[in-house]
Amino acid sequence: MTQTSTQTLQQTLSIVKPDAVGQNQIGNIIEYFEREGLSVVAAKMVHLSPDDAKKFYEIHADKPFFGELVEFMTSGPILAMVLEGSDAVATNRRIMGATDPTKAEAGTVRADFATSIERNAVHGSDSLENAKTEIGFFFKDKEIFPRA
Ligand code: IDP
Ligand code: MG
Repeated sequence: MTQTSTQTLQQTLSIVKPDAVGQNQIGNIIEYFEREGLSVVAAKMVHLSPDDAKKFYEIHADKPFFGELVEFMTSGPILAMVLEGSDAVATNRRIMGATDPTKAEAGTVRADFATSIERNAVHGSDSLENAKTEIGFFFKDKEIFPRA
């Protein structure tokens, strides 16, 4: 991919959460990413254990919604993916929309698939540093197939 001084090729972690997997929306959601230029370069379905989910969301451990979040994220399988593309971390967050679907812009994944602030269809890394950690949580290097 051609890089300019303002756009950098990145990888980020995306998760299709149990609500959206259960609603049979995996393919529809991946289309939102692909049509904006992000590529799936790794993917696996996982059913997180409570310990896995607590570790993944440990930065939220002191939040009042932490227990329910862990319960939700372990309620069924998820699809974990590595998305690659120009400014992938920010691009993915833009495509996802705001955490609260009532505040998400029209046409975003959360506006179209989330049913509440908790059951909001997708996860996306919020920084390049966290993307690296979160990708490592799910994938070995040899399970990732960069396009670039
Ligand atoms: P993000 O997923 O948009 O980055 P975070 O603030 O990192 O949002 O929260 C992580 C996840 O925790 C959210 O995606 C959502 O599933 C859940 N969550 C966030 N805020 C609330 C809340 O106020 N009530 C219930 N669940 C919440
Ligand atoms: Mg977050």
